[in-house]
Amino acid sequence: MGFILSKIIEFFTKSRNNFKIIILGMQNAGKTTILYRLSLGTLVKTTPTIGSNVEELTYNNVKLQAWDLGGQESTRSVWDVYYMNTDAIVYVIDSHDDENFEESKAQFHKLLSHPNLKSTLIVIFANKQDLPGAKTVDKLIHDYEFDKIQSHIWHIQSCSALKGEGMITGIKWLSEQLVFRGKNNFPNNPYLVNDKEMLKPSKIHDKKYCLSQGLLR
Ligand code: G3D
Repeated sequence: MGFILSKIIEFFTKSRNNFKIIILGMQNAGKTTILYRLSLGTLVKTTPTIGSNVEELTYNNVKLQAWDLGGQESTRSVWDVYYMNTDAIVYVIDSHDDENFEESKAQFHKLLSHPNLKSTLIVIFANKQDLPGAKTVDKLIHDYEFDKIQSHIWHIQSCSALKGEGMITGIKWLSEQLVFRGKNNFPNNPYLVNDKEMLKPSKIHDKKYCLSQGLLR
């Protein structure tokens, strides 16, 4: 009896270290390059993703099962098949691409209202910062209206998958936040966090870029 009870207690108090993330964004934004940069630590030659690529990323003992979903219009229509049990979204933006900006913005905001993504954390990768004329993080926050998001905790990270810069910092923020939630038994729901100290911005990101309803003051 004592053994069973201790197992039940262990089950409920053990912090999670296994999470599901989905990598979304327009075609050509750099999703697959980022996935393989993070999993293999190297640059790979990509081809357009038909369906999905999945890799397990490990960061500081945190395992992230990362799904890279194709960004073509036909593939986007089936993204929601993958949404169930998602802990975090990595949304990749081609910071240099003006042509697809409106579509990318609309797609991003659509994600926020999906019932299966209500409680996910969001990391936005402002990719292709190596290209001259790439929009800065501040410009993207303004243009995408990230600063108006009230429903999700988010973080924006400038990066260049080509140069291998910035992604680890974004993943570090994500894994810290995921473990923090898991440890405190508040699986997946920012609204259940009742201690506003709990999700304070860490040293590695700026308060300005991380908002959540009533949590970061
Ligand atoms: P996707 O998975 O979002 O569709 P990919 O995008 O990862 O396949 O990348 C699309 C193209 O963008 C690839 O070029 C890739 O090398 C390039 N790319 C990815 N990240 C960066 C970056 O940070 N900077 C620059 N300059 N290019 C990047 P090709 O030429 O193979 O189509």
